[in-house]
Amino acid sequence: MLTIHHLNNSRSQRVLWLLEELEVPYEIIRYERTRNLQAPPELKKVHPLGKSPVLTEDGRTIAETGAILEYILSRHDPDGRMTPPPESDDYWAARHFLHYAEGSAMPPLFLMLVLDMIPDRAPFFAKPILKAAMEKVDEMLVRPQIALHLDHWEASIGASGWFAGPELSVADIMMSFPVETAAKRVGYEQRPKLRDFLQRIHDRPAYRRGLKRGGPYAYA
Ligand SMILES: N[C@@H](CCC(=O)N[C@@H](CS)C(=O)NCC(=O)O)C(=O)O
Repeated sequence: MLTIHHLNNSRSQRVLWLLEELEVPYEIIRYERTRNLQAPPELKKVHPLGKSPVLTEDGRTIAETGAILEYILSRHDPDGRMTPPPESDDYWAARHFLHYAEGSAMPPLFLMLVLDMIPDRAPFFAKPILKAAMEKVDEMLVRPQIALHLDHWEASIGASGWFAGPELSVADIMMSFPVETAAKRVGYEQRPKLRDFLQRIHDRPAYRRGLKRGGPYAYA
């Protein structure tokens, strides 16, 4: 049986969504975040990094969302329903987003979260100085980078409303996590295609089924 090692309120939600779209049977082993939001130590018994998602099937263990999605497509999507036609422009756009979502889109969003947390965790006398310093770094370095990425996303969503081609593909599933994260931390006032994208993915029955099985999710 295909098993997803699922951390509550996490990126792992994307994997459940893909499995629901493809109607592949799977089981979930749940892990709850600790008080400091880390994964619990049991997850290190499944994979040495101890991060979620992890997929196990037939004695094989795969970590890293992009690799997991590729594995699912290769083993469980024989008709290629979630991938644009091989070698088409849409196919290469989908591959771009499959790598880009975690490789380039998430790091500045994560940095923004860390900068936010630093003053809160500092001794009280250092808080005002750290807050001012972090705000400066955020303004000079992080926000312009995030704006650059958000512009790329808004421009990449085609007339179809999807990231790679006329229909929902693995690119949309992979991009959903950065798009959800930026919606919370930055917002899409000036970005109607991204607002619409979020609404449409939240309305999909398979997305909702994944959410029901995965448990509460801060983003939907
Ligand atoms: N790039 C990895 C990131 C994995 C990752 O950091 N997962 C988070 C969940 S959103 C996690 O396990 N955090 C808990 C921890 O780092 O202890 C992927 O996409 O699988």
